[in-house]
Amino acid sequence: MSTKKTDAQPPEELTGIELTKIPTSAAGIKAIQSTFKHISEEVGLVNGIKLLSKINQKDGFDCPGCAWPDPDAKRAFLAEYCENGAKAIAEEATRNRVSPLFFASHSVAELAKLSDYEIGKKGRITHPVVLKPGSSHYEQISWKEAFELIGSELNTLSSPNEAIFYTSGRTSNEAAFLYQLFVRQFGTNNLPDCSNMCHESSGSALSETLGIGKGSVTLDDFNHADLVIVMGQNPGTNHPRMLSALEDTKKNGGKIITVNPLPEVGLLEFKNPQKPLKWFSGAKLTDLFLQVKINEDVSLLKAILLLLIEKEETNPGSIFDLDFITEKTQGLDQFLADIQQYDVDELIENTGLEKKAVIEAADLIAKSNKVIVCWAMGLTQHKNAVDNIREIVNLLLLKGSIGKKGAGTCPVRGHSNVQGDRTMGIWEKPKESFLNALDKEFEFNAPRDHGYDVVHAIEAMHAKKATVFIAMGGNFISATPDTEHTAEALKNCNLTVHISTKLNRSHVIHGKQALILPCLGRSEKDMQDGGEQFVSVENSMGVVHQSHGHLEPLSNELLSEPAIVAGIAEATLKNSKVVWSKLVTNYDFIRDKIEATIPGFDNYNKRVREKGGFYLPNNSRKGDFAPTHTGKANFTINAISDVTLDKDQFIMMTIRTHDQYNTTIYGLDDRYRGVLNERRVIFMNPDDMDEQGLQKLDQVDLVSHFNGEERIAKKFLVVPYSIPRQCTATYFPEANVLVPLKSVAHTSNTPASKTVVISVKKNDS
Ligand SMILES: Nc1nc2c(c(=O)[nH]1)N[C@H]1C(S)=C(S)[C@@H](COP(=O)(O)OP(=O)(O)OC[C@H]3O[C@@H](n4cnc5c(=O)[nH]c(N)nc54)[C@H](O)[C@@H]3O)O[C@H]1N2
Ligand SMILES: Nc1nc2c(c(=O)[nH]1)N[C@H]1C(S)=C(S)[C@@H](COP(=O)(O)OP(=O)(O)OC[C@H]3O[C@@H](n4cnc5c(=O)[nH]c(N)nc54)[C@H](O)[C@@H]3O)O[C@H]1N2
Ligand SMILES: [Mo]
Repeated sequence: MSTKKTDAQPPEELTGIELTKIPTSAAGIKAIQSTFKHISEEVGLVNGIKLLSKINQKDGFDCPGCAWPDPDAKRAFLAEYCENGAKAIAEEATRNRVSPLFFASHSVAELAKLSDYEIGKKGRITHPVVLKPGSSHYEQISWKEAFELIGSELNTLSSPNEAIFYTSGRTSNEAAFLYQLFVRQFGTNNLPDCSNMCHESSGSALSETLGIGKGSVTLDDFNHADLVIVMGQNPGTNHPRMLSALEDTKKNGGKIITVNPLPEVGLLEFKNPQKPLKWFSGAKLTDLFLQVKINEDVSLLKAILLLLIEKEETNPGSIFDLDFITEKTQGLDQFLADIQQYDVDELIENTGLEKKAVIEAADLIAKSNKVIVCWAMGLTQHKNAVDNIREIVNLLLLKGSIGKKGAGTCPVRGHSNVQGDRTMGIWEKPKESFLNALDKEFEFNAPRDHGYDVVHAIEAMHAKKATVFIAMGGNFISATPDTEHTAEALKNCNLTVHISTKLNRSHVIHGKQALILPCLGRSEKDMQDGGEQFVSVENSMGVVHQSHGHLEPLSNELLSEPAIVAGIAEATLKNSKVVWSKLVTNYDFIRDKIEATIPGFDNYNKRVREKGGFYLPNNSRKGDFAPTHTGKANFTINAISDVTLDKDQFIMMTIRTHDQYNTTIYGLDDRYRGVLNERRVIFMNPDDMDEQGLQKLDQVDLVSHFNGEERIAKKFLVVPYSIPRQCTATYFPEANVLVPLKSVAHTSNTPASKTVVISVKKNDS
């Protein structure tokens, strides 16, 4: 295992930390100030305000920030956006440009020395550019030549499976559908996506237990819930508009339990920026905060389940929904037999919580008939991530809390169209029924062998079994684990291609040849031969709706994502019966093809034009579990964490600051955690610091331990924080180098980037 640092990692430079008081509530005036600061710096104030007024309005564009849904009926007068949505827009609408001249004056080697923050701030890419073999600089290339280069490289491969086609979750339904169609006509299912690193564990667990990989609730359910449990999620930063839904739950008398190793500010208290008059009151959101140890959620859920079972036994039918269980589920007996082997006190000890708090949680759940459980990356990025989610399903099934108003599963998605991309067929393991539909509609034979997911794609490139890498969006090198290993994999490729809006590190960690193909962003007008086009996206709750750009494109050279896919397809495929260029003249033609092949899109072109869009079918929302392998909702048997720590070892989770969008770094602050102007920090429990002989802001090196291998990340500053013993937190992507590629969740194969075993060594240099 190499421990050498290359330019695949951000530089080991400190930027001048300042620690401030942790705010007591999220949003409010500070959020408004921050919104206007980012907007005026990147876009200018006047254009910025015009832009903000269009986000998430019914005639506007979908906020690229997150996948949280918009209200079905009324949209806020002030505008349906949040501070971090505004930052996402500011990043895209920035005045900064990366032109061919910029590339002529900056070598790739020079750009690779910059931090992800500095690279991103260079701005939007204006022209297609190529890095020729052996060359030090990108230079301009025509679209035609770029497409031909891709076509000729793809056609020299000895098998289509030697190419990899990655997707990030901002891609629209129309672009995603065309892209997967092209890839399958080319002959492979190598369609890894960001979802493999994100909610794949949710999809795996929910499909097995409930027969659909998506959540069951709608936004309105939050108005009717008796109890919402928010696990492993930081909505104050990552889904701020969700706080309004939680506020509605409270207003209607519901309770909220939060399960998190950190007391995340937004969840504890919230000042709704849509209601300025109420800023000074501030809603207290969380009723019960369970500060669980990292990766001990299964222990916690099992302890709660045992306490509930005990109550149910003394008074049958008082806690569980026996009719629901009898009629709709399967596997209860095995589940009960397994859970009885555990001891409540031992389980509670694993969690690091006081027994009193766990009893209080069980009491709240016992009293509630309608329970929603929400979760995000704090549950999905562990070795036993799939167990986390299946155990949640066990709890909801016992309570009969799926398929009724005010209750259900709520995996809160990340990227604004990550759910839609999957619906469109961006998946390395497509279903037979989907492939059959493609075969029939497009008169070809789609490949049946499953393709590579993200982890397998990296392994294949590392082993030179795959030599062409194409990315529809995203920032592969900075988003994936095991940075140095992944960089070697990418450098092994003959060609790396990125369809991107902004410059990022993946453009400078490249194959022998590289292309950057710049595309339109969400906020820009999309003109095709058939006139101005809109695209459509699916939010976290399965609503498909339009997104319509309003800004003039920043350069005449940009193409839309669908047009780029069509260009590549025409330059590559010899026998396709699809008339690619015709499909992109008017996206209605693409939507007709989607309607013809994917269930739930009847009258797509008509319904997508209706205000607010339409809901896709969802069996679990209706309490119908027929699509599972047993035809019923399945109870499952799940394992508690088997991570063991030696003395002086810690578990590290890699999380987001308040000033980043995944690998796009908006700024260097993490305001809600009281850390300003620095990203190379490690949050530690003060007692652990004492034991290690560490003081506040000491410089340390982090070493991760996996199967006898060590990986190292140097120069981090220790920040004392409210976090359970032996738990630590760092930011991604700086800490990705420590995440071993082979450390993954079972079943979903998601990198376990929230359970990294590390030791912390004082850096005396
Ligand atoms: N502004 C902004 N918005 C975003 C993003 C962004 O980067 N910036 N990213 C988007 C994307 S792609 C995604 S997937 C989502 C991510 O949204 P989140 O999942 O909220 O993001 P993370 O920062 O990874 O936070 C994980 C949370 O889980 C907690 N946690 C970690 N380990 C555990 C555990 O073992 N148990 C429990 N109970 N909790 C744990 C952490 O303390 C943290 O609060 O946000 C989306 N929205
Ligand atoms: N250690 C660690 N690693 C993680 C995570 C973690 O919590 N910890 N989280 C994981 C998660 S949840 C996710 S989703 C992945 C994210 O992985 P990715 O989706 O690959 O990464 P992003 O940072 O979202 O991608 C940003 C880039 O997308 C491009 N882009 C932006 N908008 C558009 C557009 O409209 N079209 C096109 N074509 N390109 C666009 C820009 O060039 C920008 O630089 O990272 C994962 N990695
Ligand atoms: Mo994500």
